[in-house]
Amino acid sequence: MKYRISLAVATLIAANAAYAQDNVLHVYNWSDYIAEDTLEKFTDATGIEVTYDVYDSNEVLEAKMLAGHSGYDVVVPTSDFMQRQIAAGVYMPLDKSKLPNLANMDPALMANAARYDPDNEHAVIYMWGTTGIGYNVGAVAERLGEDYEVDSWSLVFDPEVVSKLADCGVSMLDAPSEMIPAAMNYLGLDPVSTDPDDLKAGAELLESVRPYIRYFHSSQYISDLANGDTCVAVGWSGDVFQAQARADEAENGVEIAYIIPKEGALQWFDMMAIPADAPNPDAAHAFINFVMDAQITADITNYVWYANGNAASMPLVDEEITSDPGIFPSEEAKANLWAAKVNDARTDRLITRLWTAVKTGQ
Ligand code: N2P
Repeated sequence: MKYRISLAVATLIAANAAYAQDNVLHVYNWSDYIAEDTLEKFTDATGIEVTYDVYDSNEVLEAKMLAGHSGYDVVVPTSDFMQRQIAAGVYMPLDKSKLPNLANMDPALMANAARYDPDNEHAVIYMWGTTGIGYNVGAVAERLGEDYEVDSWSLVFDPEVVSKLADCGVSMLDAPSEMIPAAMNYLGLDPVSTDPDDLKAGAELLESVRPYIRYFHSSQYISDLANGDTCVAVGWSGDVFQAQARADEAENGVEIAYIIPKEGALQWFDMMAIPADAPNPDAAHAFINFVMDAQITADITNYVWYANGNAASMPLVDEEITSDPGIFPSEEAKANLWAAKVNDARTDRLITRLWTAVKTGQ
Protein backbone atom coordinates (compact mmCIF):
# COMPACT_ATOMS: atom_id res chain seq x y z
CA MET A 1 0.00 0.00 0.00
CA LYS A 2 2.74 2.32 1.07
CA TYR A 3 4.53 1.70 -2.21
CA ARG A 4 1.44 2.40 -4.28
CA ILE A 5 0.81 5.74 -2.63
CA SER A 6 4.32 6.93 -3.15
CA LEU A 7 4.17 5.80 -6.76
CA ALA A 8 1.00 7.82 -7.24
CA VAL A 9 2.61 10.81 -5.60
CA ALA A 10 5.73 10.40 -7.71
CA THR A 11 3.64 10.24 -10.87
CA LEU A 12 1.81 13.38 -9.82
CA ILE A 13 5.03 15.23 -9.12
CA ALA A 14 6.45 14.19 -12.47
CA ALA A 15 3.29 15.27 -14.26
CA ASN A 16 3.36 18.58 -12.44
CA ALA A 17 6.97 19.15 -13.35
CA ALA A 18 6.22 18.49 -17.01
CA TYR A 19 3.21 20.77 -16.82
CA ALA A 20 5.26 23.52 -15.19
CA GLN A 21 7.89 23.17 -17.90
CA ASP A 22 5.30 23.43 -20.65
CA ASN A 23 3.74 26.33 -18.93
CA VAL A 24 6.66 28.66 -18.72
CA LEU A 25 7.03 31.56 -21.09
CA HIS A 26 10.37 33.32 -21.51
CA VAL A 27 10.05 36.96 -22.45
CA TYR A 28 12.93 39.27 -23.33
CA ASN A 29 11.84 42.92 -23.49
CA TRP A 30 13.22 46.42 -23.11
CA SER A 31 13.67 47.66 -19.55
CA ASP A 32 10.98 49.96 -18.09
CA TYR A 33 8.56 48.84 -20.77
CA ILE A 34 5.64 47.01 -19.15
CA ALA A 35 2.97 47.68 -16.55
CA GLU A 36 3.53 46.37 -13.03
CA ASP A 37 0.70 43.86 -13.22
CA THR A 38 0.81 42.67 -16.85
CA LEU A 39 2.72 39.45 -16.23
CA GLU A 40 0.73 38.54 -13.15
CA LYS A 41 -2.52 39.08 -15.04
CA PHE A 42 -1.23 36.89 -17.87
CA THR A 43 -0.38 34.08 -15.45
CA ASP A 44 -3.77 34.42 -13.75
CA ALA A 45 -5.55 34.24 -17.10
CA THR A 46 -3.58 31.36 -18.61
CA GLY A 47 -1.75 29.47 -15.86
CA ILE A 48 1.48 30.14 -17.74
CA GLU A 49 4.37 31.33 -15.58
CA VAL A 50 6.60 34.03 -17.04
CA THR A 51 10.34 34.45 -16.83
CA TYR A 52 11.09 38.03 -17.78
CA ASP A 53 14.49 39.46 -18.72
CA VAL A 54 15.33 42.92 -19.97
CA TYR A 55 17.81 44.73 -22.24
CA ASP A 56 18.26 48.30 -23.32
CA SER A 57 19.93 47.87 -26.69
CA ASN A 58 18.92 46.49 -30.08
CA GLU A 59 22.52 45.40 -30.62
CA VAL A 60 22.41 43.21 -27.52
CA LEU A 61 19.14 41.62 -28.59
CA GLU A 62 20.41 41.14 -32.13
CA ALA A 63 23.57 39.37 -30.99
CA LYS A 64 21.45 36.92 -28.96
CA MET A 65 19.00 36.35 -31.81
CA LEU A 66 21.71 35.75 -34.41
CA ALA A 67 23.54 33.33 -32.11
CA GLY A 68 20.31 31.33 -31.72
CA HIS A 69 19.13 29.11 -28.84
CA SER A 70 18.36 32.17 -26.75
CA GLY A 71 15.64 30.24 -24.95
CA TYR A 72 13.24 33.15 -25.39
CA ASP A 73 9.68 32.82 -26.64
CA VAL A 74 8.86 36.48 -27.17
CA VAL A 75 11.30 39.30 -27.93
CA VAL A 76 10.80 42.94 -28.89
CA PRO A 77 13.15 44.22 -31.61
CA THR A 78 12.81 47.66 -33.19
CA SER A 79 11.45 47.35 -36.71
CA ASP A 80 14.58 48.19 -38.72
CA PHE A 81 16.69 45.75 -36.72
CA MET A 82 13.86 43.24 -36.97
CA GLN A 83 13.86 43.47 -40.77
CA ARG A 84 17.47 42.33 -40.88
CA GLN A 85 16.80 39.60 -38.33
CA ILE A 86 13.82 38.32 -40.34
CA ALA A 87 16.07 38.10 -43.39
CA ALA A 88 18.46 36.01 -41.28
CA GLY A 89 15.61 33.60 -40.48
CA VAL A 90 15.53 34.48 -36.80
CA TYR A 91 11.74 34.67 -36.37
CA MET A 92 8.90 32.27 -37.07
CA PRO A 93 5.82 33.37 -39.01
CA LEU A 94 2.96 34.15 -36.64
CA ASP A 95 -0.01 31.80 -36.56
CA LYS A 96 -2.68 34.47 -36.90
CA SER A 97 -5.47 32.01 -36.09
CA LYS A 98 -4.12 32.19 -32.53
CA LEU A 99 -4.21 35.99 -32.48
CA PRO A 100 -7.85 37.07 -32.61
CA ASN A 101 -6.95 40.35 -30.91
CA LEU A 102 -5.15 41.40 -34.09
CA ALA A 103 -8.53 42.95 -34.89
CA ASN A 104 -7.75 45.56 -32.21
CA MET A 105 -4.67 46.86 -34.00
CA ASP A 106 -4.61 50.16 -35.88
CA PRO A 107 -4.52 49.27 -39.60
CA ALA A 108 -2.56 52.40 -40.57
CA LEU A 109 0.16 51.74 -37.99
CA MET A 110 0.32 48.07 -38.91
CA ALA A 111 0.67 49.07 -42.56
CA ASN A 112 3.57 51.26 -41.46
CA ALA A 113 5.15 48.29 -39.67
CA ALA A 114 4.59 46.14 -42.78
CA ARG A 115 7.25 48.17 -44.56
CA TYR A 116 9.73 46.18 -42.48
CA ASP A 117 7.77 42.92 -42.43
CA PRO A 118 5.49 42.43 -45.42
CA ASP A 119 1.92 41.46 -44.41
CA ASN A 120 3.01 41.71 -40.77
CA GLU A 121 3.92 38.08 -41.12
CA HIS A 122 6.33 37.90 -38.18
CA ALA A 123 5.46 40.60 -35.68
CA VAL A 124 2.92 42.98 -34.19
CA ILE A 125 3.49 46.44 -32.79
CA TYR A 126 4.18 46.56 -29.07
CA MET A 127 4.82 50.27 -28.49
CA TRP A 128 6.21 53.14 -30.53
CA GLY A 129 7.85 56.43 -29.79
CA THR A 130 10.45 58.99 -30.73
CA THR A 131 14.07 59.66 -29.86
CA GLY A 132 14.27 63.22 -28.58
CA ILE A 133 15.54 65.20 -25.61
CA GLY A 134 14.55 65.07 -21.96
CA TYR A 135 15.66 67.92 -19.74
CA ASN A 136 15.42 69.43 -16.30
CA VAL A 137 13.53 72.67 -16.87
CA GLY A 138 14.96 74.54 -13.89
CA ALA A 139 18.56 73.43 -14.30
CA VAL A 140 18.61 74.30 -18.00
CA ALA A 141 16.97 77.72 -17.44
CA GLU A 142 19.53 78.45 -14.74
CA ARG A 143 22.37 77.88 -17.19
CA LEU A 144 20.94 79.16 -20.47
CA GLY A 145 18.57 81.84 -19.19
CA GLU A 146 14.84 81.86 -18.49
CA ASP A 147 14.10 83.01 -22.04
CA TYR A 148 16.09 80.29 -23.78
CA GLU A 149 13.68 78.27 -25.85
CA VAL A 150 14.45 74.56 -25.69
CA ASP A 151 13.23 73.36 -29.06
CA SER A 152 16.31 72.28 -30.98
CA TRP A 153 18.99 69.62 -31.14
CA SER A 154 21.42 72.48 -30.58
CA LEU A 155 20.88 71.81 -26.87
CA VAL A 156 23.15 68.78 -27.20
CA PHE A 157 24.89 69.24 -30.56
CA ASP A 158 26.05 72.86 -30.38
CA PRO A 159 29.29 72.91 -28.36
CA GLU A 160 28.56 76.51 -27.28
CA VAL A 161 25.27 75.42 -25.73
CA VAL A 162 26.02 71.97 -24.38
CA SER A 163 29.27 73.12 -22.78
CA LYS A 164 27.18 75.32 -20.47
CA LEU A 165 25.18 72.26 -19.39
CA ALA A 166 28.06 69.88 -18.81
CA ASP A 167 28.25 70.61 -15.09
CA CYS A 168 24.68 69.45 -14.44
CA GLY A 169 25.09 66.26 -16.46
CA VAL A 170 24.28 65.49 -20.08
CA SER A 171 23.76 61.91 -21.27
CA MET A 172 23.21 60.31 -24.63
CA LEU A 173 21.79 56.95 -25.63
CA ASP A 174 24.29 54.19 -26.25
CA ALA A 175 22.50 53.59 -29.54
CA PRO A 176 24.76 54.28 -32.52
CA SER A 177 22.04 53.72 -35.12
CA GLU A 178 20.02 56.48 -33.47
CA MET A 179 22.64 58.96 -32.27
CA ILE A 180 24.69 59.24 -35.49
CA PRO A 181 21.58 59.84 -37.67
CA ALA A 182 20.34 62.45 -35.16
CA ALA A 183 23.65 64.27 -35.55
CA MET A 184 23.48 63.94 -39.36
CA ASN A 185 19.97 65.38 -39.34
CA TYR A 186 21.14 68.34 -37.24
CA LEU A 187 23.84 69.00 -39.85
CA GLY A 188 21.16 69.13 -42.56
CA LEU A 189 22.14 65.73 -43.97
CA ASP A 190 19.67 62.96 -44.70
CA PRO A 191 19.46 61.00 -41.40
CA VAL A 192 19.04 57.73 -43.25
CA SER A 193 21.91 58.32 -45.67
CA THR A 194 24.40 55.47 -45.82
CA ASP A 195 27.06 57.58 -47.54
CA PRO A 196 30.17 56.98 -45.42
CA ASP A 197 31.04 60.71 -45.60
CA ASP A 198 27.65 61.61 -44.10
CA LEU A 199 28.02 59.05 -41.32
CA LYS A 200 31.52 60.30 -40.59
CA ALA A 201 30.27 63.89 -40.44
CA GLY A 202 27.65 62.85 -37.89
CA ALA A 203 30.25 61.04 -35.81
CA GLU A 204 32.58 64.05 -35.98
CA LEU A 205 29.84 66.30 -34.63
CA LEU A 206 29.34 63.86 -31.76
CA GLU A 207 33.07 63.81 -31.09
CA SER A 208 33.09 67.60 -30.92
CA VAL A 209 30.58 67.58 -28.05
CA ARG A 210 31.96 64.44 -26.42
CA PRO A 211 33.88 66.42 -23.72
CA TYR A 212 30.54 67.70 -22.39
CA ILE A 213 28.78 64.33 -22.23
CA ARG A 214 28.81 62.61 -18.87
CA TYR A 215 27.87 59.17 -20.16
CA PHE A 216 26.38 57.09 -22.95
CA HIS A 217 23.77 54.72 -21.56
CA SER A 218 20.25 53.77 -22.59
CA SER A 219 18.36 53.20 -19.36
CA GLN A 220 20.19 54.84 -16.47
CA TYR A 221 18.99 58.29 -17.51
CA ILE A 222 15.45 57.66 -16.25
CA SER A 223 16.38 57.70 -12.59
CA ASP A 224 19.22 60.19 -13.06
CA LEU A 225 16.90 62.76 -14.63
CA ALA A 226 14.22 62.07 -12.03
CA ASN A 227 16.65 62.55 -9.14
CA GLY A 228 18.26 65.65 -10.61
CA ASP A 229 21.60 63.84 -11.02
CA THR A 230 21.65 64.77 -14.71
CA CYS A 231 19.88 67.64 -16.45
CA VAL A 232 19.74 66.64 -20.11
CA ALA A 233 19.34 63.26 -21.78
CA VAL A 234 18.94 62.27 -25.38
CA GLY A 235 16.37 59.60 -24.76
CA TRP A 236 13.22 57.77 -25.71
CA SER A 237 9.91 59.57 -25.27
CA GLY A 238 8.23 57.32 -22.72
CA ASP A 239 11.38 56.90 -20.64
CA VAL A 240 11.63 60.66 -20.22
CA PHE A 241 7.97 60.82 -19.24
CA GLN A 242 8.59 58.06 -16.70
CA ALA A 243 11.38 60.22 -15.27
CA GLN A 244 8.94 63.12 -15.12
CA ALA A 245 6.35 60.98 -13.33
CA ARG A 246 8.94 59.70 -10.83
CA ALA A 247 10.09 63.24 -10.02
CA ASP A 248 6.48 64.39 -9.61
CA GLU A 249 5.81 61.49 -7.30
CA ALA A 250 8.93 62.14 -5.25
CA GLU A 251 7.96 65.84 -4.98
CA ASN A 252 11.65 66.64 -5.19
CA GLY A 253 11.23 69.91 -7.06
CA VAL A 254 12.62 68.44 -10.29
CA GLU A 255 10.57 69.29 -13.36
CA ILE A 256 11.31 67.18 -16.43
CA ALA A 257 10.13 67.96 -19.95
CA TYR A 258 10.49 66.15 -23.28
CA ILE A 259 10.83 67.68 -26.71
CA ILE A 260 10.79 66.39 -30.23
CA PRO A 261 13.32 68.89 -31.59
CA LYS A 262 12.10 71.15 -34.39
CA GLU A 263 14.70 69.73 -36.82
CA GLY A 264 12.96 66.38 -36.49
CA ALA A 265 13.46 63.07 -34.73
CA LEU A 266 13.47 59.34 -35.29
CA GLN A 267 10.12 57.61 -34.96
CA TRP A 268 10.52 53.94 -34.17
CA PHE A 269 8.29 50.91 -33.69
CA ASP A 270 9.08 48.09 -31.29
CA MET A 271 7.65 44.75 -32.40
CA MET A 272 6.69 41.56 -30.59
CA ALA A 273 8.13 38.55 -32.40
CA ILE A 274 8.74 34.86 -31.73
CA PRO A 275 12.23 33.39 -32.27
CA ALA A 276 12.19 30.52 -34.77
CA ASP A 277 13.59 28.22 -32.07
CA ALA A 278 11.29 29.39 -29.27
CA PRO A 279 10.75 26.56 -26.76
CA ASN A 280 7.09 27.42 -26.24
CA PRO A 281 5.51 29.01 -29.32
CA ASP A 282 1.98 28.29 -28.07
CA ALA A 283 2.59 30.31 -24.93
CA ALA A 284 4.25 33.00 -27.05
CA HIS A 285 1.13 33.35 -29.20
CA ALA A 286 -1.02 33.39 -26.06
CA PHE A 287 1.11 36.20 -24.64
CA ILE A 288 1.10 38.31 -27.80
CA ASN A 289 -2.65 37.91 -28.05
CA PHE A 290 -3.04 38.80 -24.37
CA VAL A 291 -0.99 41.99 -24.77
CA MET A 292 -3.16 42.99 -27.74
CA ASP A 293 -6.20 43.02 -25.45
CA ALA A 294 -7.42 46.63 -25.43
CA GLN A 295 -7.34 46.98 -21.64
CA ILE A 296 -3.97 45.27 -21.21
CA THR A 297 -2.29 47.48 -23.82
CA ALA A 298 -3.94 50.58 -22.38
CA ASP A 299 -2.63 49.61 -18.93
CA ILE A 300 0.89 49.32 -20.35
CA THR A 301 0.71 52.68 -22.13
CA ASN A 302 -0.70 54.32 -19.01
CA TYR A 303 2.26 53.00 -17.04
CA VAL A 304 5.19 53.42 -19.46
CA TRP A 305 3.97 56.52 -21.31
CA TYR A 306 4.63 55.08 -24.75
CA ALA A 307 2.14 55.19 -27.59
CA ASN A 308 0.90 51.82 -28.81
CA GLY A 309 -0.48 50.48 -32.07
CA ASN A 310 -3.77 49.28 -30.62
CA ALA A 311 -6.74 51.33 -31.84
CA ALA A 312 -9.18 49.61 -29.46
CA SER A 313 -7.07 50.63 -26.45
CA MET A 314 -7.16 54.35 -27.20
CA PRO A 315 -10.41 55.16 -25.35
CA LEU A 316 -8.87 53.48 -22.28
CA VAL A 317 -5.62 55.47 -22.39
CA ASP A 318 -5.36 58.41 -19.99
CA GLU A 319 -6.26 61.74 -21.58
CA GLU A 320 -3.04 63.16 -20.10
CA ILE A 321 -1.15 60.79 -22.41
CA THR A 322 -3.25 60.95 -25.57
CA SER A 323 -3.19 64.76 -25.48
CA ASP A 324 0.58 65.03 -24.98
CA PRO A 325 2.35 66.04 -28.20
CA GLY A 326 5.56 64.44 -26.93
CA ILE A 327 3.81 61.07 -27.00
CA PHE A 328 1.34 61.59 -29.84
CA PRO A 329 3.13 64.17 -32.01
CA SER A 330 1.21 66.97 -33.73
CA GLU A 331 0.73 66.80 -37.50
CA GLU A 332 3.43 69.46 -37.82
CA ALA A 333 5.93 67.49 -35.75
CA LYS A 334 4.99 64.29 -37.59
CA ALA A 335 6.10 65.82 -40.87
CA ASN A 336 9.63 66.06 -39.45
CA LEU A 337 9.87 62.53 -38.10
CA TRP A 338 11.97 60.05 -39.96
CA ALA A 339 11.88 56.26 -40.02
CA ALA A 340 15.06 54.20 -39.86
CA LYS A 341 16.02 52.07 -42.81
CA VAL A 342 17.64 48.72 -42.38
CA ASN A 343 21.40 49.02 -42.83
CA ASP A 344 23.53 46.75 -44.97
CA ALA A 345 26.39 44.95 -43.24
CA ARG A 346 29.04 47.40 -44.49
CA THR A 347 27.19 50.43 -43.18
CA ASP A 348 26.57 48.63 -39.94
CA ARG A 349 30.26 47.91 -39.45
CA LEU A 350 31.13 51.54 -40.19
CA ILE A 351 28.57 52.77 -37.65
CA THR A 352 29.95 50.41 -35.01
CA ARG A 353 33.50 51.61 -35.69
CA LEU A 354 32.54 55.28 -35.64
CA TRP A 355 30.59 54.81 -32.44
CA THR A 356 33.52 53.23 -30.64
CA ALA A 357 35.58 56.26 -31.62
CA VAL A 358 32.87 58.64 -30.35
CA LYS A 359 32.58 56.89 -27.01
CA THR A 360 36.25 56.42 -26.34
CA GLY A 361 37.23 59.79 -27.80
CA GLN A 362 39.85 58.35 -30.15
C1 N2P B 1 12.05 51.33 -23.13
C2 N2P B 1 12.80 51.75 -24.31
C3 N2P B 1 12.20 51.28 -25.54
C4 N2P B 1 12.48 52.15 -26.66
N1 N2P B 1 12.75 51.63 -21.95
C5 N2P B 1 13.54 51.70 -27.58
N2 N2P B 1 13.07 51.36 -28.82
